[in-house]
Amino acid sequence: MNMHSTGVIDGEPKVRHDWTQKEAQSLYDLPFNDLLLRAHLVHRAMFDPNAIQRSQLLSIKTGGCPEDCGYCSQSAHHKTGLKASKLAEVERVIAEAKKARHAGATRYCMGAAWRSPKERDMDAIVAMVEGVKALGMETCMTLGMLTPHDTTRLKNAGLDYYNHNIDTSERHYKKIITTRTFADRLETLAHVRASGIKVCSGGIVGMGEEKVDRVDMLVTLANLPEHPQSVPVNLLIPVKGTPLEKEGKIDPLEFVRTIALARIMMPASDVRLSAGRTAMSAETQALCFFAGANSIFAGETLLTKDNPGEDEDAALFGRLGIKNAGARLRAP
Ligand code: SAM
Ligand code: DTB
Ligand code: SF4
Repeated sequence: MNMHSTGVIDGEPKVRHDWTQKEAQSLYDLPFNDLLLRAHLVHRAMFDPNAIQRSQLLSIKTGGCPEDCGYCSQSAHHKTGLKASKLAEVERVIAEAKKARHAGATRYCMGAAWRSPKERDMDAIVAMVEGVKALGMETCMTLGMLTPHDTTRLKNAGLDYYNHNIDTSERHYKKIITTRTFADRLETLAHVRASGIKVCSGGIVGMGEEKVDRVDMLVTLANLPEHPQSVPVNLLIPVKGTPLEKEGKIDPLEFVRTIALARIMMPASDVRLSAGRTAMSAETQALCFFAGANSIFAGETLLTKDNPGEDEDAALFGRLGIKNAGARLRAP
């Protein structure tokens, strides 16, 4: 992509997989207005800047997770007071998905607090994917680590996306999670990619990381063999009883810079302004949309934590002149 002095983009932004840490860092460190203009021009060249896609989450198996992710309300290692539940009934999941479709969500994301799915659960998981897909919605699952056998089953069931976040930089990862490695995460992503399921992978901002960690996380994602088709950027929701309960206080403009860099480095991907919107001002969210976020989670609950409800989002969209996006404008 060339940018003329008029700010007009000459041709489509290039999808690159050879980003260096240095050039990514120098983009991140640009004067705020320069960074935002660049990101917005990329955004405009690839998407309708006034349309936001909405995904809805459902926790299909809550709590009691054997992993020790320092941010998570669902880890059995932390005392968060969350009640653990069994895997949800297939019929209930489909009924909830129907409600979400009615409220305008186009993608249904089902999450389980597992290190990895057990063979005995796979029939129900497959039935959930098939049932939600039959409603005409895109399907997404996040179930922890997968083997090639699991990804083949999910692909055959019609799963569109698999969410598996790298969460932060490789350097910072060890300080947040000890029960699995950054390399484990990349391995599951490789299995998902190989199966033809679209990848949803991003991370969390505000976990006590440094700027360089936010940049490195995006360099890792952008230099994967294919860009994740969906990149969720979460603001840490500090959860009482977790090691990160005192974190999450980050300059909102640093969060906006992270969104902008994701947009520039992965121009064709959906960039989702994900967890943490209840703690964000309307102005910060508006800047995120200008910087290239083209998707949000809708509804009053994420997996276990609060999210602005439909009314609040409708009011925000009204103030910004934003409409709900249906299908994507372009495939990455
Ligand atoms: N167990 C699966 C896994 O970890 O892959 C799926 C569920 S997990 C809750 C999905 C993602 O939610 C995590 O990778 C993390 O990025 C995000 N997340 C979890 N707790 C969060 C919090 N308190 N604040 C922000 N994001 C969070
Ligand atoms: C993602 O990146 N964010 C979503 C989804 N993928 C699964 C989850 C956010 C969870 C926020 C904390 C909670 O609700 O427990
Ligand atoms: Fe378990 Fe996922 Fe929470 Fe980690 S983020 S503790 S793997 S539910």
